[in-house]
Amino acid sequence: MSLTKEELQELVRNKLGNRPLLVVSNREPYIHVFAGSQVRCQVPASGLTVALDPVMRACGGIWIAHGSGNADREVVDEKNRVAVPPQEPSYTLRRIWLSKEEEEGYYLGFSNEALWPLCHIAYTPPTFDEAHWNMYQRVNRKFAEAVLDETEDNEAFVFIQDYHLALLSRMIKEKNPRLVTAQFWHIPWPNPEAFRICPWGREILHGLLGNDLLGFHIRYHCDNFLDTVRLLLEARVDRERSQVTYGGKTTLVRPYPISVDFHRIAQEAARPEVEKEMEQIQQRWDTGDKFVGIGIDRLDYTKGIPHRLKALDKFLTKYPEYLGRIVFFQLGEPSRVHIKRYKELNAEIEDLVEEINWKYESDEWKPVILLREHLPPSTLMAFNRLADFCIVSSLHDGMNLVAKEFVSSRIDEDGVLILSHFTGAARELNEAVLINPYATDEFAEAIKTAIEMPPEQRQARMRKLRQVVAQNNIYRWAGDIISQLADLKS
Ligand code: GDG
Repeated sequence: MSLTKEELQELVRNKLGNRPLLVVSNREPYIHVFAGSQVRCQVPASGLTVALDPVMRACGGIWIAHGSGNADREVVDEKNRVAVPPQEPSYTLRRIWLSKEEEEGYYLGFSNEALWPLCHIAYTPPTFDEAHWNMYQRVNRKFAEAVLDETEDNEAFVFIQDYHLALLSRMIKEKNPRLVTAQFWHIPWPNPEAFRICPWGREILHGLLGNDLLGFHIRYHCDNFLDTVRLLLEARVDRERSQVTYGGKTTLVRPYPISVDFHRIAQEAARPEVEKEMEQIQQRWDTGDKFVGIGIDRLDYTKGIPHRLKALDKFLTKYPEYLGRIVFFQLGEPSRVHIKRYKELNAEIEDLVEEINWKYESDEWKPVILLREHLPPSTLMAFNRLADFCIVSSLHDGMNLVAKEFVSSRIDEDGVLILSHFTGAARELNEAVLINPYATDEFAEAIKTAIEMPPEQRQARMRKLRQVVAQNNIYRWAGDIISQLADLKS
């Protein structure tokens, strides 16, 4: 059953009463940065914050996160708090400051060089470094202190986000047992054989089982988690009830497929500014009479960007009748650029784009346009609306919100989504053209299928996709988790 923003607000009021809700994540939903002498507020490219901001706008409360913008300190009060969003403040952001050393060890090091590749099967091996692990524990403690400072010894619901904070729930509950905690793991959970290589795997499981509720996007990740606990800990794992009892405490493990604010995206996509941007894009890149394909990603090696470029290359070789008739835009924000693997990825993407363009371009046409920068949401929307097809080719992805944003933007009920089987989203969006990003020939055929799909079929499929996303929207995701959390305490 779908849920509106107003219904979620009501549900939160009924279920939580006057017990406060705290969200804790590494990434903040709003970043303040200097633009000359002015302070500008930016929305980061992160699925997690994009998904949770509408929830907090609806519920109010406190969001604790790392203050990462160079002007973040300029706008906070003496408790490091600022009201957000800036145009219509509806909740409080409390910022935590990290030293460079802490950021390196906890964020770049343990979170993104160990846990991220450990949990994604994308054939990038994790690096485990004891100094990073020590820093990870220290920063988790720092977040714990901020939560305890906000909640004192009162009852509260704490909703913890993601793999940066695996130790948090146990740390805060040891000090304040009246806290009820849920944690959502936004990335896949691998099978036990893959997970057991982590030297501190048991400590991570011990930390996560401090939660009352643990959520993953899909049932498959829940099952992998239960199997991992069974392999590594002395715990009672109940597959039927999907719960673990460990050290006398029970943790429920449940799937909650995350989503987007379907109606807000659909409304914004219809704004005249977006339509104006669509025209500007068409003029600037001369796409009027051409097929337009798009890929929008945080530039990450799990997103299969080189794989899609290779498929596009294959498509152009196999079907030369499309030379001069198709433009593919690869858009996206560089991410984690201080990590070597990400530098390599950026170089690889650049080389591939250069190679493809060199091979096929003419004086007045280039097949691939790479825009590697942070683009405003209205521009992304304009591209979403213009595209004949959108490619999401992740090698492994918890959910993938880009796919759901594309579908939500298509108020014209047109456009084809080409989607990797290895995303959580593929479980729901089965009217997409599903692909294996490693199978280059099949992938190239899928591009042809998308381009040549008859309009009635495109419309029928997009209609069904839109029904799915409208139904399973972000408010339903939040409502399901908060209801479950509150029921544990009632
Ligand atoms: C993790 C999981 C899960 C991209 N470039 C720009 C920009 N974006 C936005 C997209 C989208 C978001 O970034 C990326 O979301 P994803 O879901 O694709 O991926 P992750 O960041 O890896 O998120 C993922 C998600 O958590 C939620 O649970 O779905 O599986 O890996 O919203 O539109 N946004 C702006 N400028 C850009 O240039 N403004």
